[in-house]
Order: sequence, then C-alpha cells, then structure tokens
Amino acid sequence: MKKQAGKILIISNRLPIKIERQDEKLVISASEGGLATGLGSIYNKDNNLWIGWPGIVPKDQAEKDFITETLSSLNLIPIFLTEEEIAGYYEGFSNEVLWPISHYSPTYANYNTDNWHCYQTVNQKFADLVQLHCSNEDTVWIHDYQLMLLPHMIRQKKENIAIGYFQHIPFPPDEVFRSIPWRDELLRGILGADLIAFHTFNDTQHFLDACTHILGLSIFNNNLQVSGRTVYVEVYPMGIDFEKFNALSKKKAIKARSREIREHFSNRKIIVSVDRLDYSKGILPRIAAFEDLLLRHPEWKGQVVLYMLVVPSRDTVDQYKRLKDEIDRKVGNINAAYGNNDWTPIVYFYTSYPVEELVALYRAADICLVTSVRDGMNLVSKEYIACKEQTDGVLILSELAGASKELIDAIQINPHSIDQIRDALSQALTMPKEEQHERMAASIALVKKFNIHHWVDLFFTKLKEIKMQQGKDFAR
Ligand code: GDG
Repeated sequence: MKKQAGKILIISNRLPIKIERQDEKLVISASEGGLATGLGSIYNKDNNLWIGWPGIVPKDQAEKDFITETLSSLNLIPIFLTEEEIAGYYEGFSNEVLWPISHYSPTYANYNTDNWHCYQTVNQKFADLVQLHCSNEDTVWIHDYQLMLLPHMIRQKKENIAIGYFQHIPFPPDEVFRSIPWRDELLRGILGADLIAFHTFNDTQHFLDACTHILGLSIFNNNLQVSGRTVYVEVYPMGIDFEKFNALSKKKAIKARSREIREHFSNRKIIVSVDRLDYSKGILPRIAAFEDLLLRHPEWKGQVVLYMLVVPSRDTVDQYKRLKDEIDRKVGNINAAYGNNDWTPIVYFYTSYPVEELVALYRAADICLVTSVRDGMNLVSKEYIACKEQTDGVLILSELAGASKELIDAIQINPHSIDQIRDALSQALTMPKEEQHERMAASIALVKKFNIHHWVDLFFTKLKEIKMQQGKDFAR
C-alpha cells in the first residue's frame, strides 16, 4: 500500500511577515526577503506550513487571536514569545553567544547561564508547537542558529520524521566552537536532523570537525553516524531571487530613479555599501580604506562618493551601540576634514529603503564594496550583480564572505588590510569598460543559474532522497 506523502513544515525564528501597529490597529504585510520568495512556492501550497515568531508581542488575547487567524489563511503559524523570552533566547543567547562565536569573535561572547536556559525553553516551545502540527510522515526544514536544539527535540517525539537544518551563518573552527560551555548540547541538537547544510565547504568541515573532536563521532563519506542513523552534511550555497532584482533594475521608473541618483551626485563615481549594523560586516575598515584612498590618491578628491546604507539592527546591544557611535564619529570626521560646499565624501544613512530604491542604488553604483570580516554568504554582493546587466560596475568582495567561493570574478580583498581595500578601490575606479563587462558577465551567469529556486531544489531533492532511503514517500 502506498504511504501517505505527508506535508512540509518550514521553521525559522521569524515568520516571513511584518506586523506594524498603526493607530492602535495591527497591519500585517508580507516580507520581501529572499528566503520568503524561495520558499513561497512551498509553504503556500496544500496544507504545508511555516512556523515562527511574528515579530511582535501582542497586547492581549484579542491581538493574539487576530494574528493567529489572519496568518492561518496564509499557511503561517505564529509562536508568541514574551519580552523576557526575546531578551534571553534571541538577544541574549543567539546574538550574544552564537552570533559572535560563529563569526570567529569569541571575545564578544557573553556566556550567561540564564540566557542559555531561556534558549532551551524557547526551542522546547517551538518543538511543542511543531509537535501539535506534524506527523511522522511530514518533512521539516529548520532555519538557522536560533533553533540549533530543535532538530533533536522534534526527533525525540517523532522518531521517523525527515528533518533538514540549514545554517545561514558560518560554522567556526571546532576549537572556537568549543569555547561555548554548552557546545555538546548544541551539536547534539543539530544532529537530530537527517540533513545539515551550510553555505561553504569550510563550514561543513568545521562542523564535522566539531562532531568528531568534541563529541567523538565517526565520519563515513562526509556523513555522520548518530545512534544508528546516518546524518548527511552538505554544502548548499544560497542564491538570490535573480529574476526579481534583474527585472526591477530594467524597469523604466527604476532606471529614471537611478539616473536621478547619479545626477544628484553630479555624475561622480559612486561606491555603494549596504549592510545591517554589525561588527561582522567590516564597516570601520571600509571607512578607513576610503579615507586612505583620498589621502594617497588625492586625484579622487571631489570625484568619488562612498554611499553607505546601514540598516538598523540590534542597536540596543552595547557592542552595536558602540559600533554605531564609532561609525558616526568617523564619517563626521572624514566629511569635516575633506568635504566642501560641493562635495560630501561619505553619504551615510542609518535606515532601510524599499527594495525599488535599493535596486536603483545598485544600478547607479559604479562599485559595490563588501568588506565583511566574516559572513555566511552575503546576498548584497549577488543582488548588486543581478542589477548590473545594463550598466557598468565592479564588485569588490571580502574573501571572508561565503560568496567569495563562488564570485571569483570579483576583485577579492582581505578586509583586515586597509592597503588591499584601498588598492582594490583604485583598481576598480580605473578598470577599463571591457574588463568590467567580462567580469560582470561571468558573475551574472553564475548568480542567474544558482538562484534561490535552485538552492531550495537542491535541499529538497536531497531530503527527498534521504526520505526514500528511509522507505518513506515525499511530496512537494
Ligand atoms: C544572514 C547572514 C547570509 C539590506 N538593506 C536593505 C535591504 N537589505 C537586504 C539585502 C539582503 C539582506 O537584507 C541582507 O543579506 P546579507 O546576506 O547581506 O546579510 P544578513 O542579513 O547578515 O544575512 C548572511 C544570509 O543570512 C542568507 O543566508 O548571506 O551571511 O549573515 O537581501 O537586500 N532590503 C531592503 N531595504 C534595505 O534598506 N528592501
């Protein structure tokens, strides 16, 4: 008899929606993020589901009911967290332990036992909710480091369910991961999955090293044996919604807006950078290198602007506040020292733009500068490329971002070397058009082919294969 194929559950910290309070009313809108697009065709279908935090703490039961009801028609299930849970699980443990450790910055980690307990409690809360909505025939895809314990917690209740886990941030070398007092529990948590994937080969190797050196597990053909189960560890670099960015960049209104931006800067060369406020993004070395360019190549004074869009993020956390203050100070100093009535060297905004404005900016920019000191992938670099089919442009990319493994036609730099960033800027500013076209054409082909849909397919194809091996059926 043919087995029931089961449904698919996507689980992530945040649901792919935004909820805003407007005049005491809640307004719910869809998120435009790449992950939401890539998984859209999946969670919207049949009785599939996406479970996650809706991003708001409801005032009362009536608001909870309104959110739950509205989301249920979109196949979304909200998990409600209290202010204390958000502080302990998300801001405390996820962002003050797992984030710095995964970005090779153990000195920023704050090992607070209460936050660890809160992380366990919230992961269990997710597991309990998943348990209510799934059966052994289902397939679960868990996203990211906020939910490392979840695969094992689900496995304990549903022994035969197929579970995938994708980590969007890097996995650090095992000796860095070892710094976490609760590393064994975290590793065992992830190992509840059948398929574990990362953006790069190095991340998978670091994870396998941690499993062998910290837990003493054995590896066969890059897979692990865990309590009689085979756990597959794979490299699946995430792509972007190429069609969306590419099509937007060719829209009449966006082309006009892009021209307007260039005219606003009197057709000077524009170097763009876009990132969330984060120490992993290397914003300070980027500013230092730009100043060095002006110092050592004074011919560029008055000829170039660095357009920095920094998206507000975690700015209630001390490290992030300090970083923001330092950026504000450095930008102010440089503009005061070099600028004049006609020219502001660094144009800096601490805000978020609609995607149309972002695309107009990508289209207008001569250079995109990515200086992450550590980045799982870096989607901005791929989005910039997707918007450059009709215009010239050069990508300068940190070799410490996952994207550097794929985007080999970019100018690659070590973000800790101010000299290398400065020289790369100088090379990009003078790069002949033919070379720009050649490099960009190769990058466009790659970003177009290995897009978000390709990534989702890779993951599900492997999960399907695993499920078949386990003698189960699979439906999408
Ligand atoms: C994590 C990992 C990994 C930014 N500003 C605006 C805006 N954005 C969008 C970009 C891009 C996204 O935010 C940022 O993605 P990144 O990949 O660059 O960085 P993280 O947020 O740190 O993401 C990272 C990623 O997960 C995926 O696995 O690549 O390494 O850290 O899509 O477009 N979007 C709009 N306005 C803005 O002002 N609309």
